[in-house]
Amino acid sequence: MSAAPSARRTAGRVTAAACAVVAVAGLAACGAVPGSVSPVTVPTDFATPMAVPPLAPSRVEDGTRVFELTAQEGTTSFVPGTETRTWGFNGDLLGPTLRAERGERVAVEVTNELDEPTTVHWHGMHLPAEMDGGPHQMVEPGTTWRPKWEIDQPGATLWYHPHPHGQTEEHVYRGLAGMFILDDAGTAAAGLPDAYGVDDFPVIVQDRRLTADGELDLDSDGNEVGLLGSTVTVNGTAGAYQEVTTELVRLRLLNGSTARTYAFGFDDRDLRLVATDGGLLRAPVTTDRVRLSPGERAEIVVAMEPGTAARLRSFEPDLGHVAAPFATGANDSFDVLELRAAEVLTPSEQVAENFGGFGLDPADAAVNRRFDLDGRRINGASMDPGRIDETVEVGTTEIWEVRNVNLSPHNFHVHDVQFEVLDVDGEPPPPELSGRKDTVYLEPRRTYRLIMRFEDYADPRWPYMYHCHLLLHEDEGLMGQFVVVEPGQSADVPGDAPGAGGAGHGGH
Ligand SMILES: [Cu+2]
Repeated sequence: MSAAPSARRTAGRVTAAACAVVAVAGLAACGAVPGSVSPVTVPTDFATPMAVPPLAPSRVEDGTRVFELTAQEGTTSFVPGTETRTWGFNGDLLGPTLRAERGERVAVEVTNELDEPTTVHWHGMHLPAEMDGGPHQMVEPGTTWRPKWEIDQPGATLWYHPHPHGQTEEHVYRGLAGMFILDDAGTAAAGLPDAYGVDDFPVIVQDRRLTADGELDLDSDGNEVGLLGSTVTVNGTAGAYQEVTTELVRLRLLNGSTARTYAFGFDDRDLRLVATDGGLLRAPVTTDRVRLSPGERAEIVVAMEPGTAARLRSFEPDLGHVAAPFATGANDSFDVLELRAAEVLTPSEQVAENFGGFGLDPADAAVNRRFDLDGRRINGASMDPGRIDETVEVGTTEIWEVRNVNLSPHNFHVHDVQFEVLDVDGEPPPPELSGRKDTVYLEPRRTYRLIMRFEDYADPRWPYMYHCHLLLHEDEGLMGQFVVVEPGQSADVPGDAPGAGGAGHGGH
């Protein structure tokens, strides 16, 4: 595995930091520096079975499906012979997969057994802001928080992770994350492999770096994008393989990394992209690469041949016109997961040719907003939990024009809703951006027009977030807040701020 950083590599990191400053200033002076300050090392043979997070047990109480998640400390062996202190939900690392159907009422009892406050945010979920698990719903040590809501959106691969202001990067990096799968009639009719852990697998990809004594390295060395780790794991396993017994296998890819962007694919075969963040595409798309920035998901279907192996790989990701590719992971490529097909494979159902239509009409958009991401500020302001940046009226369709004005990577995540990408610099989006999304990578200096509809859950006191999902950036302020209100209503003091909830703060 990785050795201690060489002097040359350390020097490279200093250069990276210097170039990152240049990148923020918008100068392209470092593009000629070759190589990478963030190479990934993988085992030569992928000999460890992939861990598959268990499906979370639940109980039904008064018509509500209730899950339990406990944030706790533990240890994980990322490298044979080394125990690393990590955090997990109901275990040492990551958490169980929650699963529910559209129309179900759900509740989650979130207990914090850590020594510090955290939160649990339901990434991609449409739900009331008070249940969202953002920075305003802190769970103090030794307490339990019990959000509840109704599943009211298409089947999709969502996830959950902490969102405490200023600490999200650390809490996710230590291991707090898990998948939340939603099912509906559309996903059931799509002809996709759907036996969890048999032909339908969660693939949570994360990178980490270990110190000489085997603990998690939390130092991003001043790199502009944040920490890029040298050990890449799937569901917590480095160099993992998975036995496959069916002709088709469905991988639910989640980039659960704090900063690294991947470009997944295979050397020897194409894949079928069937779903992105918010659910199924209109139809499967055959492609050779799927780029995922932090927080994004993609469901892919891979065809296997009996008795052969295939390696899921991350190729050098196209990050657009970044000033310092060598310092942003753009020059890194490595194997991620080996699929090993049995000598005899069970036939798979045929994947549907069409999954059904959807789409918001720009002619219905009543409001345009613009968001310029620059350094650690959106539209000139860095995150202030006591300030509401945008007020949205319920029942409106809006277009948000989002632009990364830097020459370094950012992406953009919106809570509450799934959006569609209307265009990128006026051009129709590529197939992988043609579905419902909640997070989109922002290539430098390009304008992404996103359309979204705010259907319900008006509440002037509890805000939703929008932010960069490179978690260091988010922690350092690249985030804003919006409330959804009834027409004519104005934003109130955030629900947990001094002065909230008293006389005059009506609506509850
Ligand atoms: Cu960013």
